[in-house]
Amino acid sequence: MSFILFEIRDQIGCITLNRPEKLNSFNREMALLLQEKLNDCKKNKEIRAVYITGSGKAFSAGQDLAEVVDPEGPGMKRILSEHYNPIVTRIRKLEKPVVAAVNGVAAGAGANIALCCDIVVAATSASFIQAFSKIGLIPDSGGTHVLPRLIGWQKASAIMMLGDKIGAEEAERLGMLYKIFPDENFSEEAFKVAVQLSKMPTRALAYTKQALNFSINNTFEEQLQDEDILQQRAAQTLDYKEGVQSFMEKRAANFRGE
Ligand code: LHQ
Repeated sequence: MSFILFEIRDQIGCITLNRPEKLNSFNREMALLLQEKLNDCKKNKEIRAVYITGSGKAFSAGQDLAEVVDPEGPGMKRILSEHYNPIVTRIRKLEKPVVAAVNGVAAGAGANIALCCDIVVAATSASFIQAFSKIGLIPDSGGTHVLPRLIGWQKASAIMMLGDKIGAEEAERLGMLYKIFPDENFSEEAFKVAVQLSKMPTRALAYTKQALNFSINNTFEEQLQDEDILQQRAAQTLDYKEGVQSFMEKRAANFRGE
């Protein structure tokens, strides 16, 4: 069985982290496979949204610590530069919306991969742990960039330093994620979010994502300029034409992602 399961369903690239007996912790093979599947999602025009979840009871427990102590293992430098940094960069740069469906515990790099996705939803029993400090490391996979921007400097600082387990309800209250759904029907409800995205004007969503990426470092004036450029591009899409036309004709829009 592959460490990453992949299928295309309803125009959605569905990625499942699949090492359930090790709580979907990342070894090199799984990290490289995830990059490969993200590349496939980028290239395949049929795919209009991406859905990432975990198999079994966890989303991901982060780095496989057995690999870290393995003398034959890739070593710290390569783990960051060849595993996690390319994964989170691909997610942020992917011109399609990415949903993280956090079905259970998300720890270490597993938590920060989830948090860099465009929409994070979680099961009621899921949790997030910035587990790094517990083993003498600093949060990686973009966590020190993303978390303070999601929930503010103070909360991020405490959560990253103390390494406390943050339950899904608290995570939602803090602004770490969009919505929680009950465990019983979590995967159905989470998948509906991806289905909704897959029927939307894909290019406009891509430009929205780019604008949000730019907003992190831009001044207000720079952001207005970027909005201007991206809005001109959105206005050239067939989906924009369809959106306005369908409104005028009082019918549902049929967006095609073009
Ligand atoms: C695991 C793991 C795991 C291997 C559970 N590895 N087996 C970047 C740069 C380079 C180096 C290091 O890392 C990084 C990025 C990072 O991600 S650092 C953070 C790494 N992750 C952690 O420190 C989390 C470690 N795991 C835990 O604290 C717990 O397992 C959590 C709180 C996630 C879940 O607890 P439980 O629900 O009680 O499950 P468990 O601990 O009983 O785990 C079940 C099995 O999964 C068990 O195996 P076993 O053979 O005994 O049944 C664990 O050993 C294995 N497992 N996490 N990261």
